[in-house]
Amino acid sequence: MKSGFVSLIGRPNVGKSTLINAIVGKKISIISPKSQTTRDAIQGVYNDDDSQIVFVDTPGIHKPKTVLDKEMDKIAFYNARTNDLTVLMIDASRKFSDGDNYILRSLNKEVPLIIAFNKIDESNVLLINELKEKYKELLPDSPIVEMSALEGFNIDELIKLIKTYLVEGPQYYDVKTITNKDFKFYVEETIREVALKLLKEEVPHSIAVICDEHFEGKNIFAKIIVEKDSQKGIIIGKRGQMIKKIGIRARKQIEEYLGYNINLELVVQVEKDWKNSNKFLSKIGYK
Ligand SMILES: Nc1nc2c(ncn2[C@@H]2O[C@H](COP(=O)(O)OP(=O)(O)OP(=O)(O)O)[C@@H](O)[C@H]2O)c(=O)[nH]1
Ligand SMILES: [Mg+2]
Repeated sequence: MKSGFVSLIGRPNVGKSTLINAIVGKKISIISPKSQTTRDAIQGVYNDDDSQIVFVDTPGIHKPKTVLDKEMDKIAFYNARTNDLTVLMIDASRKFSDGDNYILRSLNKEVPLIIAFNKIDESNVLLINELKEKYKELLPDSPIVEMSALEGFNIDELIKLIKTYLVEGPQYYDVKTITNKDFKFYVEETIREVALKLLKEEVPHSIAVICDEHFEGKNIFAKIIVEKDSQKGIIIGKRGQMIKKIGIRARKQIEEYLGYNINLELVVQVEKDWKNSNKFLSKIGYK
């Protein structure tokens, strides 16, 4: 069979996680309209009659401001360097800018690269042609696929093209496995996704979620970590309304996933400036 690891690389918010979920057919990576949603490399496994493709969703590459940002970029660049193929995802509803240049300058030229123009449902012919000219000039050897991860348009074309690059290889995962991430990760990310949806700018970016690994049966306990005292109040909300809302929404999603009811207990804890704390970051799996 043909097999390989394919990195999904790009700026924040271009639709990498939307694409990996669409390919796998299940929500394995959280999505939000806010940038820097994904903070880790998340594998999603695609199988068909004669191939297995392990897609790797990565954090959106951006100019780092914190130690966490640096770690996130590192994860993306490491994958782009070491996997068999890179799918560089572009938001085709936006003009080319400095952020795109930053990624192109940093990408390894040894690894073959396919360009995916995503969000074409939101774009127009003029803009798409302008971007095409730009990328043909900068990456003349890379084919371009126009697609919409949200509408499921041309995902099959992308996979067909990826398969032309793959060579004979082992089956890395059994066919029932769809991701390398476990239930603990799923719970933490689901809570963070709900927070990203319910809270305004800045605050959700300051959140980390740590789920107690030793939860038993139906009782799940998780800590929402924030950077500042003032954020703790915002997450708890007036008379505890906000944390209650986050808890209910997250619990419902987790119950849907599991197929049975659970208890979800949330607490909020301040870990001052955790995004720059090497000690804390290593505790939650970075560095
Ligand atoms: N119109 C349109 N919106 C899309 C498409 N794909 C993704 N989106 C939207 O774009 C936003 C960002 O999607 P994500 O999948 O979270 O983007 P990402 O690249 O994983 O972002 P980071 O994790 O921050 O790097 C969400 O609101 C998606 O619904 C698409 O093909 N068309
Ligand atoms: Mg993402």
